[in-house]
Amino acid sequence: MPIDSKQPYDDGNIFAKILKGDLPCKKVMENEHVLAFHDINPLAPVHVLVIPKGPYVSWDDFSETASDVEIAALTRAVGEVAKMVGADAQGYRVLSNVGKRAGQEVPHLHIHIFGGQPLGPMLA
Ligand code: IU
Repeated sequence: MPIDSKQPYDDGNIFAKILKGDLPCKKVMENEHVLAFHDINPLAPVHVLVIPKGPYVSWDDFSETASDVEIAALTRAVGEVAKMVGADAQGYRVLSNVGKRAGQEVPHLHIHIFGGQPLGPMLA
């Protein structure tokens, strides 16, 4: 069920549980500010999610209220992870769904990295 990106942060959401170590994930990388892991239901040969460790619902509140350090860390991690999983060699897509109409399902900001195949038109 898609979520409202303006809702308050719920620290019982599934990615918060992964961050707390209450649920497992297939980790790609982790540092002080960021965790990256393989999507549980991959839509491409490479499908990794990169999330901030801070309590942000979506790109909306993250871009407004995160510190410059957190924003830099997430941005750098996306490029780093794309290289780590080999997606940079042939091109990849970076995407974040924000709110109901975009189909955001998990109310903790996540950046999708897709790769490993031709990715087709932007909104297909
Ligand atoms: P969305 O942008 O909110 O629609 O994407 C949520 C993604 O989180 C989606 O690709 C799911 O397969 C993925 N995911 C996951 O990796 N692990 C989980 O436990 C759950 C969802 I729930």
